[in-house]
Amino acid sequence: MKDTIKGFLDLVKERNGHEPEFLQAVEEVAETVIPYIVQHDIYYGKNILLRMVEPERLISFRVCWVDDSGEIQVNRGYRIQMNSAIGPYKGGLRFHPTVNASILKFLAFEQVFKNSLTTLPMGGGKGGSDFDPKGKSDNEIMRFCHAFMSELFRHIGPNTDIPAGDIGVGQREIGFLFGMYRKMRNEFTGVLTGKGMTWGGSLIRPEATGYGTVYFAENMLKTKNDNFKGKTVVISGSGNVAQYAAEKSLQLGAKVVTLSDSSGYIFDEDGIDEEKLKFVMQLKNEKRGRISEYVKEYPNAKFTKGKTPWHEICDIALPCATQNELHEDDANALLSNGCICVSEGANMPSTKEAITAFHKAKILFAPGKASNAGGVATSGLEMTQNSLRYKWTREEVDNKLKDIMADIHKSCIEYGTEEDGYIDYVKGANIAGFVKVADAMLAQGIV
Ligand code: NDP
Ligand code: 2IT
Repeated sequence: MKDTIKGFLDLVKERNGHEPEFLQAVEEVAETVIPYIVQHDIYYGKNILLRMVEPERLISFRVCWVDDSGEIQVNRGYRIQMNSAIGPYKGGLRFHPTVNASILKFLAFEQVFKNSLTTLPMGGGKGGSDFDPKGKSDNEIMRFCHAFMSELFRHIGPNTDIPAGDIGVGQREIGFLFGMYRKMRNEFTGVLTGKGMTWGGSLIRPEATGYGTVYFAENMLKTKNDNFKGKTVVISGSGNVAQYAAEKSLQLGAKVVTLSDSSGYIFDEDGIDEEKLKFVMQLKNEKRGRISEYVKEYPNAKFTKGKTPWHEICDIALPCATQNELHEDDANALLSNGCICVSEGANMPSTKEAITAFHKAKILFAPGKASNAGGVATSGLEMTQNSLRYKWTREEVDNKLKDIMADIHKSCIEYGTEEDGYIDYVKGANIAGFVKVADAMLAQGIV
């Protein structure tokens, strides 16, 4: 089996050797899915995984815009249309200086499995730009978004490819992107999700990824007759996913002690309560400030520059910032401090070595493609409401989100339960996600 997996990975490496994040994502899937393929004749010998690692289409384009000082800026835009066997391409847009083809291909590849797990008919895609929104004025953000959409519009559509937000793309950016799409197409359609509430957005979509990550952790804890009440929670990031993971943890009776950004993390021994979280939301979403400013407002808290929060004592860890932000030594620190549950809000935040440490210790560990799927699932619910030209209540959407997270958890149990009863959520999510897409690909022939 090892040779079969190695043979496959060597081939993928030969073609994509300069894309480390993409190779990392493929390796994790190959190690769990290839043994399953070998045991199941219907999938064996059909090069299904080889077809799945090749994007159906990779679009790269120039984005020119003028900054506030009159300088012409040139950025690179991308859309990766990875797999549309079970539905139109669906996935976020990331604006961050680190964006390149490797990062977007890993995200698009993960998205295929994640979207399959949601139970909704959505294929996988991802896009974005190396544009850095930090320090840009609202007008610069608008001009960039308009320039970006003036090319992207010809490649997307409500039945073709439906982008949404990700790092650096929130409701403000979705607004500017939607405005230009509507103008260029002369159509008001559900072509983007994460829209504002007065122009087609779904209630609960802003909260969905963070809430879903916590709902998934709740499902995991339930297998041990446990819950969030009285637990200490460590969270990384302070953006969309982190904020709502914190909010839901508080609502379930936990104490949240950390948040972070790329400059460092804050630790608040007294707990980040609802009032303090409101301050963080204003600081990050309206003032676009840095998390270090928290300690000026709450001097009991401490800011540690350049570090991540994983060495603080906790019961539950929710990595909600970015890929490869939790390493082997961090995993070991979490384990020796008594952490019992890790639910990934970000995409691929734990390195391969960190995941191995969690599995060895047999704690509850959920990979992002299962635990953060609530965001895209609620995007799917936004698409449904747009098609129906209808709007569900907050409660209706939240209940559907809870049901979807419970269904994903069930799928992980079905495909990931080991002989000793330990649930390998990585294996479960990869195989469950694979089966649905593979069945659709087989039914549709070699295309
Ligand atoms: P935001 O842009 O709202 O927030 C990102 C947060 O992560 C910020 O606090 C940011 O800090 C921090 N961050 C970004 N890059 C780094 C880095 N290199 N090192 C340390 N911290 C970093 O993005 P989201 O909250 O939407 O996304 C967070 C994660 O969740 C990403 O992995 C994303 O792919 C994933 N995700 C998002 C979904 C969504 O619906 N939005 C759905 C599913 C997954 P700083 O301000 O310093 O950059
Ligand atoms: O990684 C993700 O799942 C997202 N950024 C959300 C994608 C979406 O289409 O809502």
